Amino acid sequence: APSIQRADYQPLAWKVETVDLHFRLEPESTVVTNRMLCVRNREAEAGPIRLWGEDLERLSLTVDGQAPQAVREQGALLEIEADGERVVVEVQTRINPKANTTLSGLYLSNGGFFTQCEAEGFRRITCFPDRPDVMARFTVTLEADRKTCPVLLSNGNLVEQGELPGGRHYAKWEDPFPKPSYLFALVAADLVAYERTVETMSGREVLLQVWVEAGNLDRVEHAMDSLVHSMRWDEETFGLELDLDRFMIVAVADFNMGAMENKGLNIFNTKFILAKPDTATDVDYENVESVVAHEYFHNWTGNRVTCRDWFQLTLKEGLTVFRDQQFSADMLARAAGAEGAASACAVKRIDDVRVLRAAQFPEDAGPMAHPIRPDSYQEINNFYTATVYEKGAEVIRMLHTLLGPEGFRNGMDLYFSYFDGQAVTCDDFVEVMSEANNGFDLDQFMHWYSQAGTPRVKASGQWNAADGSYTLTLAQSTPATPGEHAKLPLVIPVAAGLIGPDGRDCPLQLEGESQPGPTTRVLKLTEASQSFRFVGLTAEPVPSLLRGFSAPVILELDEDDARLAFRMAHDADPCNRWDAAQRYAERVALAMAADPSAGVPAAFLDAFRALLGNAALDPAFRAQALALPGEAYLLERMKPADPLALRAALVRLMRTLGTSLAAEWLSTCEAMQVPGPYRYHPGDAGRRALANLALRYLAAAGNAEGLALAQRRFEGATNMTERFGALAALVQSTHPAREAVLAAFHARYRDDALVLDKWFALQAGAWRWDAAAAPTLARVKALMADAAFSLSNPNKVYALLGTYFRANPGEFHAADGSGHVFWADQVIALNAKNPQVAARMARALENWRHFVPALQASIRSQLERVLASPDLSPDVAEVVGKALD
Ligand code: B3K
Ligand code: ZN
Repeated sequence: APSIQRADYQPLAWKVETVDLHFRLEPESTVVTNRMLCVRNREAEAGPIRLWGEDLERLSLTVDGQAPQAVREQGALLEIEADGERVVVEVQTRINPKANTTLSGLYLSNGGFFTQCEAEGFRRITCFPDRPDVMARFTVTLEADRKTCPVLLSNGNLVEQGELPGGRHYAKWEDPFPKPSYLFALVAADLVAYERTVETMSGREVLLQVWVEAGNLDRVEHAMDSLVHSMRWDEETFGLELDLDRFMIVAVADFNMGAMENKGLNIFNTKFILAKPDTATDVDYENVESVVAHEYFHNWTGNRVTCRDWFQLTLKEGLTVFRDQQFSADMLARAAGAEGAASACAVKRIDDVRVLRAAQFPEDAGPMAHPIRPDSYQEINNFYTATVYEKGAEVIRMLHTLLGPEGFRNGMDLYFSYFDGQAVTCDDFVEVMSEANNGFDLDQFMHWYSQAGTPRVKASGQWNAADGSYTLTLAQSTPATPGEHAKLPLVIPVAAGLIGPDGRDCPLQLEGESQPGPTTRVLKLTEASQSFRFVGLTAEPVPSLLRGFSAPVILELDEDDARLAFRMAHDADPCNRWDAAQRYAERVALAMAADPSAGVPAAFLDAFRALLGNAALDPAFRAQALALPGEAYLLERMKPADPLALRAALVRLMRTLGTSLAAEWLSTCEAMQVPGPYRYHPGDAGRRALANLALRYLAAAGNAEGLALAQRRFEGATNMTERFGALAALVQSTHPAREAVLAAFHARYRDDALVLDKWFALQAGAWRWDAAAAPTLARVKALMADAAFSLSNPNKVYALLGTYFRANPGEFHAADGSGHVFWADQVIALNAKNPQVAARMARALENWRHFVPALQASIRSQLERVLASPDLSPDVAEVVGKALD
C-alpha cells in the first residue's frame, strides 16, 4: 500500500480565505453547495488549485462562474488550473448520509445529522483542500425538515434563522475564527440543551450549552460542571480564555472515538457526556470530566494553534493530554483537601502510568511502533495512537520537568504569541520552549520526537562503606523498532531518591556539592551510561528511581524480593511504592505461569497483607497497589507470551490472595462503607474502589461470606459503582447466582444503551473460574444476536468484541484457535461497514510474534485470511500488512 512521507510536505499553491457552505439536508440525498474564495499562496511554488473529494457525486464545478479551463482527477485529488491571485471556486455535490456507515463525514444517528471530519472526513462532504494547513473563515447555512431536525447547529455564532416552505427551516452560522476543515461541524437533530451562562476572566458573558436527546436531560449536569471547571482552570493555569460567545457540546450515540474538538461545537460520544449516579460509575464520572476538559483545552492547543500536517498530530494531542492530566490531578487534589491532595495526585498519576504501560508499551514493542511524530503512514486514522497521545503527553511532561512550571508557562505564552492563528510543527513548539528559557538546549531532546521504542534504563548501585558514598550508574538503550535500527541516547530525567535502612528518605548530596539538598532529585541522563555519586551517607541506601514515573522508560533494577517488600512498605514516593507492588506481583505471577506447581510466596502475602491493613494509606492508593498488573502488560513481560499459562497462574494467584487474606478483605469491605447519598468525590470513590476490589478477591476465592456480601451489595446498591462492582465480582466467580444477577441487571437497564455496554463488556471479559464452564466465546457469539447489539454502533463493538479481543487474552487465545477465526470473521465484517472501527479491532493481534509457537501458527493463518479478503480498507490493510511484514 502507498505510504505518505513526512519529508514530502509541500505547501499548497492555493489556499482558501473564506468558504460559504450551504447544506440541503435530506437523509438519502443531501446537496452541498460550497463557494470558496481561493487565493494564491505566496510561500509556495506556482501550481493548480488542489481539492480532495471522496465518495461524492459531483453535480457542478465552476471557477469565477465559468467552466474551469482544465481539470485533472486522480483518485481523491482534483487539480484545477486557474489564473490570477484570487478566484471563486464553486462546487456542488450530493451525498448520502444514510448510507454512510463509516461515521466519517456526514452521517445519520437516530434520525439526526452529525459530522466527524478529523482527520480527513471533510472531503467526504465536499471538495476542499482538506489539510490542516489551510485555515479559512466558514459561513454555513443549514436547511432541513423542521419536525425531524428542529435544532440546526454549526461552528461559531448563529446569525440568521427562519422558516421555509414545505415544513422546512434554516439557520446560518458564522465562525469568526479561521480554521482548518477538520474542525468543521454541523448537527441537525431533535435535541434539547442544558444551558448555563458564565463570565470569563475578562468579564465577558458566554453561553454554554450541552445538547442531548430529551430523555437524557437528567444526566448532563456533571458534564456542564466539568466544562465550567475546565474554563476556570485554563484561565488560572495558562491565562487562556474562551474566545467565543457561545460554546456547545453535543452528545451522539454513534461515534467512532471519544469526542471531537470542533470549533465552538464539540461533538461527543454519549459515553463521555451522560452521567448520573444510577447509571455511571466513579470511573465514568472521572472520564467525563477529563474528556470534556481535553476537548475544551483543544480550543487553544489544537484550534487557535493547529498542526501544519498530520505528522505533527502530537503537537496538539500530546500537549492536550498533558493538560487534561494536570487538570484532573488538580481537580482531584482540590476535592481531596489539603491532607489528601498529594495522594489524590499520585493516584491519578498511577492511573496514567497504568494506561501507558498497558497500551503504549506494547505498541512500541510491535509492528506498528512509531515515534510520537511518525515519519510515514498509510492511513492517518491509524495514528491516533497511544504513542501519539500518551507517550506524547509524557514527552511534554518531561519538558515541564526539565524547564520547571514557570519556564514551561513562559514557553506556552511565547508559543501563543508567535503562532496564534497558524498551523505549525513540533519543532516550532520545542524551539519556542527553548527560546523562552534562555536558549535551554533541547536539541538532543528532539530525539524523543524521532525515535520509536521504549527506552530501557538499567540502574546499578555501588555502596562504599569506607567513605559513605553511593555511586548510581544509569545506562540507557532503546531496542530496534521496524525501520529504525540505530538509536541515539535520549535526554531522560530520572527522579531519584535514596531510602535509608530505617525506611526514611536520605537527604541527597551529590559529589562536589557543599551540603545536602532535597530527598528527591532529578538526575539528567543524557549519555549511554552515566554515574552519579552521592556522598555523606551513613548506611547503604535502597534506591528509588524514576519517582513519579519521570520518563516513559522501562527501568531495569536488580532487586530481590526483600527489597521490593521493603519499598512496598517504605517508599515515600507513592508511584514507586505502587510500582514496587506491581513488580513483586509480576514476579510472582510470571513464576507461577512458568511453573504450575509454584505457589504464592509467604513473603509476598505478608507484604500484600501489610499494605491492605495499612489504614494510614489512602483507600484509592491501596486499591491501585493491591490490583494485579494488567494481563496485557504481563503478557508483554512474559517471553514467550503464553496467555493460557498466564491466565491459569492469575486464577491461582487471585484465589490464593482471596483465601489467605479473606478476613482482611471482609473487614476492609465493611470498613469502606460510604454513608449518605452518592457524590462524585475522590475520597468516596477510593473507598468504593477498595471495597469492590475486596469483593473481587473474595468472589474469585469462592468465599461464601464474600459472595453473600456481594449479593447484598448488588441488591441494596444506591449507585452504579457499587451495583456494578458487586455484579462484576459475582460474574467473575463460580457462584450459581451469576446468571440471575446478570438477568436482573439487564432487566433494570434494558433501555439504557450505555449501561448495556457495561453488561456486554462484563460478559465478554469473563474468565473461566470453573474448568467445566463453557468458553467465553460461546457467550460472545450468543450476545451478538442480542437485540441490543449492533455491529454498526462503535460502543457496542468496543464493549463486546473489543473487550473480548483486547481484555480477555486467556479466553481469546484458546488453544483450538476458535478465537482467532472469530476475530478474522468480525474484522472482515466490520471492514465493510466502518474501516476505523475494524482497524482498531484488527490491532488486537499485532503482537502475535511474541507468542508461543502454537498460537503463532493459528494467528498467522487468520491474519493472512484477513489480508487476502476482498475490498480491504487502507485502514485494516495497513494494520494487518504491518503485522505480517
Ligand atoms: N481530535 C479527536 C480525535 C480524532 C480522531 C480521528 N480519527 C479527539 C481528540 O483527540 O480530542
Ligand atoms: Zn485530542
